[in-house]
Amino acid sequence: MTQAPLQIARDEPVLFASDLHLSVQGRATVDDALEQIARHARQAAHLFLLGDLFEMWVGDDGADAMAAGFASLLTTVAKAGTRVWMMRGNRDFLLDVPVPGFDGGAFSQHCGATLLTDPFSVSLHGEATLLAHGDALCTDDLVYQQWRQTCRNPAWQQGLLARSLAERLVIGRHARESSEAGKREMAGALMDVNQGAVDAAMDGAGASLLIHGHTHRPGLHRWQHGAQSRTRVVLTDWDASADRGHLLRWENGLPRPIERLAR
Ligand SMILES: [Mn+2]
Repeated sequence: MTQAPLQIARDEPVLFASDLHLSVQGRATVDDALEQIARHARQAAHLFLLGDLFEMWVGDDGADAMAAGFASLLTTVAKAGTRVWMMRGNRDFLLDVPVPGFDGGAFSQHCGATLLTDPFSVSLHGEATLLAHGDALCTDDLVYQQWRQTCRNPAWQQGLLARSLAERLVIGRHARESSEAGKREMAGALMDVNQGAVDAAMDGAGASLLIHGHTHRPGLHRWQHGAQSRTRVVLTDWDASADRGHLLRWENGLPRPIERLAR
């Protein structure tokens, strides 16, 4: 890990979200996410966005007006004193990856945010905690893991980013359609995390708490691993049309989901 360990004191409330899947097609979800962040971020010392912020990200040069609006809100939040952190997901694995010939700067900088490695260790209110998007833990899905290795390969990424933005948008849309088709056909269990992979990741980080998204199976799981009691918190995905999506607040060492306002 290249980043210094982050210590978050017990009196510092934290907000988590992942899998917002922001897109121009899902305007209601964008509005909902912006509203919740605007309303709650001020009371939080940290805001963690754990991947799949965007439905599709074909390079930082492809940031559209919707992405710019999101960045502008996060900048306001950061300027008001909340530290903003973001992680790449499987949809936005090209976030902050330098695009040849583009000098517009990394997207996280436009958000006043810091990009995290996946996974990332923090001390959260005194508990050794591992933050992750979650896709790397779904090790039963061998086809996906192979794709993950490919698309995280720097040489492969540079090859893709050397193509024009228009070309990458076409490729991205095509990939998205085939991935949606694949998901429908796949057995449900393959889409969840593998318990062995979870325990191995937590062993490696010395963590007793894991917070991730990706699986779209929000919940809180507790189990015993040897002498250690462990917790895994899964963040919800966001879809305003299905009334889904909320920030998770961590306060005094405990999770407290923030209810969505009825619309
Ligand atoms: Mn994901």
